[in-house]
Amino acid sequence: MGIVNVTPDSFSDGGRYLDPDAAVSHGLRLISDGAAIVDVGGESTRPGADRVPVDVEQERAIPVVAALAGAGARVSIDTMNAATAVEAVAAGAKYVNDVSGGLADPEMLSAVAGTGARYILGHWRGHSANMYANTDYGMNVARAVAAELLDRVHAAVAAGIAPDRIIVDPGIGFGKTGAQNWALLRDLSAVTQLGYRVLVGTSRKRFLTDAVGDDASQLRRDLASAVTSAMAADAGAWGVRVHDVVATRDALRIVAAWKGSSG
Ligand code: PMM
Repeated sequence: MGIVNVTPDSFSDGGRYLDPDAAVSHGLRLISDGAAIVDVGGESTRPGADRVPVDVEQERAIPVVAALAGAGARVSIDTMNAATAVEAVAAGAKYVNDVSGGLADPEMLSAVAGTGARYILGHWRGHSANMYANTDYGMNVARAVAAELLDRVHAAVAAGIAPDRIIVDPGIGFGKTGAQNWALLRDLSAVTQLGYRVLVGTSRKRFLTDAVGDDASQLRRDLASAVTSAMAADAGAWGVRVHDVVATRDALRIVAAWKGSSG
């Protein structure tokens, strides 16, 4: 899954694709680089980010969704707002990517149920402005995240979203410390064994920069992201959400070749 942030303030590419034409050509580029899905977002979820009014989010994202879907791309809408999800599906999106797992907008689950779209349900404990207020996960962060995800899956199914339309995401970086992100990746099986498809997003996140060094170039951060994405795929993830599709595709191919050659 390639990322198209149509925002002025996302933490790594904020402002680059605010112009709809630039966002569309970037999305098409990600598809030609090998992305199976492009994820379009009009509201940044970076730590400390302010909320964006829904009409502004839609003005940014919907024309880009429509243009990319019209060009034949499989599009996902990255939103916590039910109204935006509905508009995006009407414009051609096939996935609703909600990092809040239906917690930010009480209308989200029933709205998605009515659209027929697939639902990416993220693990989340609160909005960006105060997402580090509650990072207590008890003894095992992966098991705690898996249990909280399962609660949200049950809510989604109760709202009418068929289980085979649900993809779960452990929400790397959302209300988790660096050490907790690593523990969660290490124990990803706690999430994969829930039996749902799993999406993992590590790309350019702070805990990776901390690992490779604060002065690391974008290239180095993208290589670090490709490594964690390939390891997540190897650990059973169905999809990985990244900025640099070329580096990630290469890393996935290398893992596949390694696996193939070992029989
Ligand atoms: N991370 C961000 C935004 N959307 N969606 C999913 N499903 N999973 C993620 O980990 C995720 C996401 C934040 O990163 P960005 O600002 O670089 O897009």
